Amino acid sequence: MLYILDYGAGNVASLSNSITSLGHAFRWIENASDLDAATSLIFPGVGAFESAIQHLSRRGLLEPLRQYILSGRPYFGICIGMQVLFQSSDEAASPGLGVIPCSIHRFEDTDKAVPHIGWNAADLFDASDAAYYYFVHSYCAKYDPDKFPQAAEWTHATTQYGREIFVSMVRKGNVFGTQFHPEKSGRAGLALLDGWLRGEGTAHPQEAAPRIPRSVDPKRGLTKRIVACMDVRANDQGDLVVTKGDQYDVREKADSLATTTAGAVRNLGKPVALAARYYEAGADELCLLNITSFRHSPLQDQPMIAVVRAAAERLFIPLTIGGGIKDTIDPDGTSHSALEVASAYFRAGADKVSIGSEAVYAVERLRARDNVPDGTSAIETIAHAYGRQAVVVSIDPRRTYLDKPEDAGHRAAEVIQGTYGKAWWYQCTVSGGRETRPLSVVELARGVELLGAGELLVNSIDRDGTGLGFDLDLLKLVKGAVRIPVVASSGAGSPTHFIDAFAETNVEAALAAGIFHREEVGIGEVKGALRAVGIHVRS
Ligand code: 1PR
Repeated sequence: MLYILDYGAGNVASLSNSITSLGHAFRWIENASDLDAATSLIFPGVGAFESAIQHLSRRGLLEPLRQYILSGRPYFGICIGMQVLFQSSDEAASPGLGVIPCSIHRFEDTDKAVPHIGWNAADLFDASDAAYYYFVHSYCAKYDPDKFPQAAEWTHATTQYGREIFVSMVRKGNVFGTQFHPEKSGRAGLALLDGWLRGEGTAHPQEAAPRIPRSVDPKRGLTKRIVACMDVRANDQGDLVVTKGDQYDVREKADSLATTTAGAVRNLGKPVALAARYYEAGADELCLLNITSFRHSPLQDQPMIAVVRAAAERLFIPLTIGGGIKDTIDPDGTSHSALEVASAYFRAGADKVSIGSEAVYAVERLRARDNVPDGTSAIETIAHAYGRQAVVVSIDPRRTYLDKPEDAGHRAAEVIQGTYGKAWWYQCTVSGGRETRPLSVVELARGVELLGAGELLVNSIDRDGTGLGFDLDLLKLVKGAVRIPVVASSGAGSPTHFIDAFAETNVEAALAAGIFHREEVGIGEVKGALRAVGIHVRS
């Protein structure tokens, strides 16, 4: 009987959905005796090494798990489930299971953004071509046979990120592990999972194949991600629809062709059907933003949770959910912490949550405390429980024009001098752009990085829905201010705009909504254009 060990952090729904979709049955590990009954085991770890080990200890599972592995029965560890096989991690005071006699270290962030988020190739030593899988982690087993010869013996595949090569798959005897998430890696991931479930992953000979250390190749490594975004809200009939506005105004204009719909919420389709279309079209990631959730409690908003659940049942790529991730009080007075709200989305199948307005307030409070974090913000509590890679901050800046550049005062370094004599800085907004706050985009970006955000989604109210291209000045400013990955958003109108964003600002991902919803440009077309100019994307 196949068992899954869930330690309560992150999205295990996607793994259980993938296994079910492949036609296999499984049970959850409830207690140590289930480990005796298990004939094969998957441990999908998400989040942090320390919390995984602590959780196993608290439930009395640590030693039974080690015994399970030593018994020779098949074990498949995913992400942290692979890392806990190692002796220790820079991330944690507690030791790991010690099955693999070396350590996990943090990526260097001097040459690249950390966490390592996105699709990258896993090179098998015995295969000519590599498959692409979805990674999300800040720590790894470095592949350096001279320094860590014991890890080399376990290494089944390696992956390059920046100047570093790390172990992305381990395999020896009954033990198999992937640093990436097969359940989030589309067809390639499902095929790998299926192979293991059919017993292929257990048949590897004990002796390892000869390992040839590879040198760093500048053309390899992390691919640039194309993200399809769906802004979701209830229309006037109460149905959840994907909508898309111009500069955040999502209602049909009075001069629209169908004058009967003037003033109605623009309806571009059903969220799950559109999401499925983008999955088939090769999107690297999907984003669902509940754009009016600041008005009410998202936990009461069961349709949105149902949308996430339905999407996660059919789509095996990363899913980010945003809107209303904050402490809330239901109309009946019941309060929910931001962590509870995020947990509900993770349980439904989200991989990351995106925090908008609440991030602005958190940085305002942080600055009032002289930039000393106190652990109470939504960013901190969610990052602590689920890992920083699960926390995206969605920034909604607007240009604030200046009569004279000197008026910017202490923000002089953030002022952009436009070509027609205009100068501006980027000011943050909350509640879907309805309210402007006295915080600049750079202050917000640095503040949320300090609080523990793992990625920034940089929108632009000025460019949203215009098709004029991404705001490259804005992206350069934000990219230069932080070390975490940045997703460009707002304004994409053609494949060239994606080329500009990647070539000129070095962002890690680019997101679009309108052009994809209206089928003006396809995801394949964007990727083809990027590939044609030598920008590395997943096929
Ligand atoms: O503040 O935590 O509740 O989060 C609310 C979330 O909803 C934020 O991420 C905010 O960006 C988003 N949001 C709120 N109101 C709107 C609106 O449009 N009225 N959508 C809105 C913002 C930005 C992107 C959009 C890109 C690409 N939309 O989602 O898809 O701009 O568009 P394009 O390619 O068509 O130009 P909270």
